[in-house]
Amino acid sequence: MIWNEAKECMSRDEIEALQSARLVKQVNRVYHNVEYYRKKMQAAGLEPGDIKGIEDLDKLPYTTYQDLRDTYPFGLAAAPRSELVRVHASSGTTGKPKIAVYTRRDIDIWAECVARCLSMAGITKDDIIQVGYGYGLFTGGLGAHYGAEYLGAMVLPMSTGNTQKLIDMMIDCDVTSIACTPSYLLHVAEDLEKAGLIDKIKLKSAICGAEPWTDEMRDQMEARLHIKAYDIYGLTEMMGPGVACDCEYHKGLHIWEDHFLPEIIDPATQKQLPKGSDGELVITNLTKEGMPLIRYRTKDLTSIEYDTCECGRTMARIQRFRGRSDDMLIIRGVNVFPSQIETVLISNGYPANYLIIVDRQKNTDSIEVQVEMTNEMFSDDLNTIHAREKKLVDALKSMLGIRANVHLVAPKTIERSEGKAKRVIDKRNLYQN
Ligand code: DLL
Repeated sequence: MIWNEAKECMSRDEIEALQSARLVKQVNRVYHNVEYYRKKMQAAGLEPGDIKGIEDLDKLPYTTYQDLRDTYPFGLAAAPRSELVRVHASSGTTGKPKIAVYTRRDIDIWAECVARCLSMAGITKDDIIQVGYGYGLFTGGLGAHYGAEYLGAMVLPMSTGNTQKLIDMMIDCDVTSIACTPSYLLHVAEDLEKAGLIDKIKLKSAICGAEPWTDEMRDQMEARLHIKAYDIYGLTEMMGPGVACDCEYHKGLHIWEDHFLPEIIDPATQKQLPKGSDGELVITNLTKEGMPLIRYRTKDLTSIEYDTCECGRTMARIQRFRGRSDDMLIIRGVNVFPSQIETVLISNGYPANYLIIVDRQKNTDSIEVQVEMTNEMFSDDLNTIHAREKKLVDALKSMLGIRANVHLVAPKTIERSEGKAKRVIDKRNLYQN
């Protein structure tokens, strides 16, 4: 279903003309309103007038996560404080989160983008949708919520953490759609099967994202729950969920090019690559006012197709993600950087000899951190070791927001590597190559 044909099916010429006009406006906005961007552009020898359209995009410097850290929390805000109405955040590499701020108009545009995604999944104002993404600083809950309301659907703001209640209300309220992480939906499917309740649900569709997932996972959830499942992509820095979503043909995720200008770069040379190439996705916010980012390096590896989709939409399609160009892990929908774990270990007096093992069993991610004790702290008293492990579990929970199991091991038992240390073993194989 095409919800807003005028916007979703513009000709390529119309899209590019709109992007050019919006890019020029956005560059002027950040140059005049954000000192950090002004200095960055000046250092690159650029004046706003040098950017005349999208053909000049590659003259502009990139924005990276480091820029967000340098300006934390509000140094990249491009609107006065009195116009900012919302803050969201996601994990950064060490303690400080990545922050995004929004004006009222940003919130409206975000809701519209999510509404377009939901309508791609066939959702209308007659649907009843459960939002099972976390509400709070994470963009998933409120992002999906506002989008569903914008569309006129009825929303049950479930958030995360109570599967039994989610299932009860799914049945009692005749819920027809659900928005949550794909791994969580498979977990819900399992509980429904165990309780013999599959026949009692009225679910037709699911909008899953916030973490990578495979076609096999889609096949499984569609077969087990008798639904159609759609993939939704987004990131806090750009907006939140709803940057892109796939249609019923599943030939990639349509990115809303009237608001986001995507490009693909080679992460090693940092050069823009020709259309169709594989590389790192870089996105420019074309309409965001609160904290618009110019050429933001997402670290997500993919390619983009520009031909018109079988569904009729002309908006470009981001292909399956092949991985990330950094070491970020997504565990139960939460972004985790190994460096955050290392920070906790070191600040608790442990050496940087550790191994992170990520696994998925029964659709639930688990993370175990094996940590070497120093000779001084080594003890064979189990009570002492358990007390130490518990302290680390608590410290990691407060840094990461999720529980990681900790296993203290004797000194010199974690294999040393001669080259780059291998700190992470991810047994899940979530990216398709
Ligand atoms: O995960 C926003 C979101 C919420 C998207 C709900 C979809 C649904 P962050 O926490 O900032 O934002 O994490 C962003 O998650 O750069 C990708 O690496 C990954 N990611 C998000 N959606 C997908 C997806 C939200 N559909 C980071 N497929 C991104 C693969 C995804 N990876």
